[in-house]
Amino acid sequence: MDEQPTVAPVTTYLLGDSNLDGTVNINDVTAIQRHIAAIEALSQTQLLAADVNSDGHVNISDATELQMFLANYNIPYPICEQVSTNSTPTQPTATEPAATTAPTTVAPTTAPSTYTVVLTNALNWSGTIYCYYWGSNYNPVQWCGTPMNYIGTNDYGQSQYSLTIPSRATNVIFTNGSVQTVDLLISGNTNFYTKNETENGKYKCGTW
Ligand SMILES: [Ca+2]
Ligand SMILES: [Ca+2]
Repeated sequence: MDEQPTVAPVTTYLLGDSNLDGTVNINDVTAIQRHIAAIEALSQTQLLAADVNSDGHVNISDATELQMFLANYNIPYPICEQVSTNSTPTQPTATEPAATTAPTTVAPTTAPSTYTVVLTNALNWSGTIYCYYWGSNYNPVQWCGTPMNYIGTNDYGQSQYSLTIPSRATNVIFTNGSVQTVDLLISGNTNFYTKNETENGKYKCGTW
């Protein structure tokens, strides 16, 4: 007969319920953001619930997926579904900034090879939105860049685009071929929005 392990502590949570209060809502996005900003670290179970895309890390991608889910986009992850797991060491050991140490020590042992950049097209630029990117260690792609993937609109009806780029790219410019942003620095997954503010005819961006 099957012998189950006699001691198998079972953890149950809803995927996305990063504050473990039994519902998935904007507070869970906030909990992830506070975790990323090292304001308030998530517990081990919270980290599992917060790892929306199940890649073993809790980062801005999970917050983005969760925000998109809350905005009724189709997300390829079973957010809100109950997950039961026994706490075996096979579970992802997500990155957690220790509460007492500054986030400067969050150097992952292996740097991620790609970043995801998201642009909220807040100025309603028409046509295809491109992301042009380069780094001191990465030759620029051909102007005007790589077409970004349309991912839907936000609560304000603004279109949003995403693109995965090599992490060796440290600078990006967004453009539709006729107008463009200023040079933007990135050091990880970053969400941008265009601002109605220019410098030498190029639009500035904020991040969210
Ligand atoms: Ca919650
Ligand atoms: Ca994740």
